[in-house]
Amino acid sequence: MDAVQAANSGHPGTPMALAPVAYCLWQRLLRFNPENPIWANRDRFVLSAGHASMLLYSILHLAEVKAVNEEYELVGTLSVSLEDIKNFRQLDSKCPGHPEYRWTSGVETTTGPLGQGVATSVGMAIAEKWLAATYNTPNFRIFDYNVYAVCGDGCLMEGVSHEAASLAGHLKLSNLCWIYDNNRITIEGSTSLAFSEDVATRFIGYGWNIVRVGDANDLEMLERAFHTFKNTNDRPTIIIVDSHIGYGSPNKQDSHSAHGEPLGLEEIALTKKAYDWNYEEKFFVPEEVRENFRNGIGKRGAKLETDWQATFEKYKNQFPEKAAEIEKMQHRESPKAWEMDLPEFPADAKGLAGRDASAKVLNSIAKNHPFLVGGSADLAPSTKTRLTFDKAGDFSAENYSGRNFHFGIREHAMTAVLNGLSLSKIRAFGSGFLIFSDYARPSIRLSALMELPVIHIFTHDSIGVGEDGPTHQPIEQLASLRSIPGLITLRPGDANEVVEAWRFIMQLSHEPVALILSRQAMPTLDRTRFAPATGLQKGAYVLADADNAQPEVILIGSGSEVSLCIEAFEMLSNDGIKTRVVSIPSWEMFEKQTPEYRESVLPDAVLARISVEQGGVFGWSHYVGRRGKRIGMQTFGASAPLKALQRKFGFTAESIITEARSLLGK
Ligand SMILES: Cc1ncc(C[n+]2csc(CCOP(=O)(O)OP(=O)(O)O)c2C)c(N)n1
Repeated sequence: MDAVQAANSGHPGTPMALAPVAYCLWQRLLRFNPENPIWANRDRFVLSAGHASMLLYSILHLAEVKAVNEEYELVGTLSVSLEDIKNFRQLDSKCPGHPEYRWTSGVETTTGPLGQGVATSVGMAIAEKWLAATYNTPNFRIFDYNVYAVCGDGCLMEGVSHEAASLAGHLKLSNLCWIYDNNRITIEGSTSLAFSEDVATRFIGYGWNIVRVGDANDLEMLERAFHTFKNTNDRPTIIIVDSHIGYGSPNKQDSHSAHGEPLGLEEIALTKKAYDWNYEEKFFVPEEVRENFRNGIGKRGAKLETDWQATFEKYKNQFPEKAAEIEKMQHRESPKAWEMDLPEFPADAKGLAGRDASAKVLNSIAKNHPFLVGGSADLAPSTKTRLTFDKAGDFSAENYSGRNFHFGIREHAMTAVLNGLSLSKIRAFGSGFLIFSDYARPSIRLSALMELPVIHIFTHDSIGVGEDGPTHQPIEQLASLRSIPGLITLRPGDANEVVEAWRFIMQLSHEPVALILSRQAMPTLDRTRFAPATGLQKGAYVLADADNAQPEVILIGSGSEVSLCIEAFEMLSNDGIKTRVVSIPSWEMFEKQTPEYRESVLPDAVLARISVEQGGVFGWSHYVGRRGKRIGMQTFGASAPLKALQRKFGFTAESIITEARSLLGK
């Protein structure tokens, strides 16, 4: 109450209502050592109702959770100090408006966009099942943790919670417990305005276990509910907790004004009185409270981890390789062997589709990288992301060690699950059609915000999709992915650039990538004639150039349009026009290069520049300048064979040449 009041913004009502729930779970059940909030076998606590962040900050403070730095080292200080709480929502406070992963230790995932937390918790639960099935042995339970997620009406209304709950039920994730804060209030007022489904029936339909707690203040009933969850071994559990938003506030309890605004000084005084809280001082934590937490989660958590560490030492002796993998994984490192079998593709005019080249590369890596896993939203036969080597297996309720995941037609939940896997330190990829990245965008954005090395694979990358028509032809998707800060968008132009793309991706530990692949074949370029594909590592490189001369015109292409630029290059060069081709698989990576390198690729002096990309033209002016030309899409596409579409929309060597000549006045 005091923090929200001091910030003059925030959400007091739900933290007040759910304090007993958090207290009961943390003090009596949670397998968590405040001294080491990154212990691999800790229970996860996700606050999906991220606006109620003060609930999480309070519990992190009271449990005296310690801070961890970027090198995964414990630094000894509190993760959330009282000063941070006093500075709730202020610059540099560890208590930002909504909980942020990698900013505040103990925050397991960034939440705030409703529904994301619960969907991500499904990924965390899948991760635990996979880790347990992969690394536990008959005598060693190295992984056996649970995942708890607190959600409100908002999370349950959002579509992604439906997708995720359906998947969790199907996969029988018995390690997953959602705690639904049934307070019947959202921002506009009563939930009766817009939400009347029977939540219990809905979750019965998904195959979940339903537990009810009629009073959020009844610690014994809450504890029994948590034990019911722990004793349920064949499905996930939702605990429906009836609560009162703004509990204890004489004038604001049960009203939407307690949801998202400070109570006001007078009301805070009245509420403290109602709680029998007789301390005058604001932000006051009595010493008994600290002692209570030290004797609860503090002692229990420390013992749990100490015992686990002893077990892990024995495991290490008996299974040194597995233990080493677990340790590498915890530091987001890849096993050394991953690049052992990377293929190289011979020049071939007919070429290979990006997705087919990627299938070969991905499989060559994954068979040497035991914790690289992933799947597709029902499109693996099209995206070609299936791991086909011996023993890769399929992840299912009957086989939690499988490495091929079937997310069903649920792009949004898939992507949130990928975030959950990555938060659990598993290297994860997911795949779908580029057009449907729109269905996954909120979770892609969070992977970037959280700096998670998730691999988002998108095939069918342009009007190259052809006959499926404009509903399936991405136009603005490339530009929109490129506009997400921290996300690296990579659109390789031939099979060897695909190899280089994967080489680049596998070295990342904190950046997500959108790997954009073609459905149609791209010629495999002759690298004895053109520059090596390793140029991709710099984001853009000179692929073909005029002999010993400053070019008159520069053709800049990505993906399947690189080979079109090469075709135009051959014709223009034959006509004596000094031409350069720049392949630019990644704008973001190119922008990170030195000004000198960028100038060497795109010299300021050459104004005649043409970009060629089978996508929207938005953003290309940055590279072609005011005098340049952009060959791209200005409208939606159309349903027709690819060749007809390329003629209609100007993706031919001839139209590139016409534009080049017009720019040069030749
Ligand atoms: C995707 C998304 N849409 C809208 C919002 C804005 N928002 C924040 S809280 C909230 C109401 C949530 O109600 P409920 O989950 O019942 O939380 P409570 O009122 O119990 O705190 C809304 C609409 C948001 N954070 N995320």
